[in-house]
Amino acid sequence: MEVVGFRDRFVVTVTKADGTDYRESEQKSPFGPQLKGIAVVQPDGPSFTINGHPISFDMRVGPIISLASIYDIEKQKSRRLLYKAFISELFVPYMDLTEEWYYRTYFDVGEYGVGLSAVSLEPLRDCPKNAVFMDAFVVGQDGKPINLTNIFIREVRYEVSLVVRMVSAVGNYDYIIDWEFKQSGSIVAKVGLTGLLEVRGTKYTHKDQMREEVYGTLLSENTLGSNHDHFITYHLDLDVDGVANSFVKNKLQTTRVIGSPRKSYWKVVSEKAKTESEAKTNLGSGASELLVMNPNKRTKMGNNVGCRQIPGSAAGPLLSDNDYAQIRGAFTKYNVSVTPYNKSEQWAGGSYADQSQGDDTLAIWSHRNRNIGNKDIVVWYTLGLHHAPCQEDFPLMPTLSSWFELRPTNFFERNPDPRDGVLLVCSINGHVSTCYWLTKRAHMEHATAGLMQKVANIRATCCVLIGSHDKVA
Ligand SMILES: [Cu+2]
Repeated sequence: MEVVGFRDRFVVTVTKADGTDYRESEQKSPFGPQLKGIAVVQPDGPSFTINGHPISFDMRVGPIISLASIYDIEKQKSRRLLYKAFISELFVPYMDLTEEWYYRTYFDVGEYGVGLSAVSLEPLRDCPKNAVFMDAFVVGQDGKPINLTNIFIREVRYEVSLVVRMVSAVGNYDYIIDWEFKQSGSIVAKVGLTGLLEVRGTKYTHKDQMREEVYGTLLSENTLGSNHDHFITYHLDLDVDGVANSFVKNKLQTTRVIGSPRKSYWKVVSEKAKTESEAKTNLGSGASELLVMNPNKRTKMGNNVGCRQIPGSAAGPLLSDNDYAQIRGAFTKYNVSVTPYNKSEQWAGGSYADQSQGDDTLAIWSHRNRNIGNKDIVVWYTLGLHHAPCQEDFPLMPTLSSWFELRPTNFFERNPDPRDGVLLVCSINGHVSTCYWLTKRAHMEHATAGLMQKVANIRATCCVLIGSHDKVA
């Protein structure tokens, strides 16, 4: 490599050291007294056991959740909810147009590797004492394996859910990636943002001095925090009670009535998306409920078996379509896209994100407008956060979280009782995990026998049981 040029555009005052120290030992909270310690105690030990390596890890995306199924006690069989899910891309465009910053439009998954940036979790700090820590391996630049210790945890909370957590430090940002399995059968995907803001030097020491666009907030003397976005695009290969599924938008429609004491009511109008273009959705734009349903399976009441997607905060890109950053990140234009399963379509930002010109992204594939009705479909869900920094974000950023939930809907015949529930996770060949939910209403031994038969049938190498009942594995 050779330095072919050097340009020193201007000199910026060196940031004052006062109040800018990132080290924990230098942090002083402005609020209240120090908190006392807290401990999670399980005197009889954890309610789960682990054999082998039930969660899969990937250098590019980090944790991969596979074959999440619910064991239906009444039907005596496991019913699939999710075939495979992971964060496909994480697009972080900055809104700073200065010469040194305009190109900062990061693809944290494709360019950096969220798995590659995983950091070791500290017991009693990043998770409770009863969590189980697992290692991961990545390939070093010399081709040799590197062992990353304490990358995954499994954690039991008071409401008894199972959390698969990984923390990835991508450059200046830390992303806390959680997959939470609830006893109700719901899966909650959550991402927490913390770490350090990307800041730049400035001559300004007070807001009143600024007469030009500075693309952000003055956080400290001579320190600007630039406005930017975080778009986290999930690849959700849902198989709701079978491979063939359809995507449905439920709209709540106000209906006027005459000849009734009431003047209006609302009703649910369901629209089944037949093609990719019909499925594209921006949250908050009419469709109040998004559903992946199995058109071939119905409950005894005749409702189609489904899985609802309950959104958390929703945001979309504000850049113009012809902005080069947005051409590369065009897959963030819709909060939800649906494609027919295609083995080669895994990476929303393109296979080679760092060289991408935007011609191999989800936005391009979905232009083909393929048929998605009653097919093996993949839902692409983009969580968006606009981030205009504030002084509390500096020097260390308090965690900012967003999430969405995949909730079984008309999946069961009645409300499953979470108090008596148990959750079973098992893996096949150390790569994929299956999550089962059981209730106490039927005989546990019977359920366990049926379940273990099922586990044996799929040649599971590992089982984990969590909850209020006896261990299975
Ligand atoms: Cu941010």
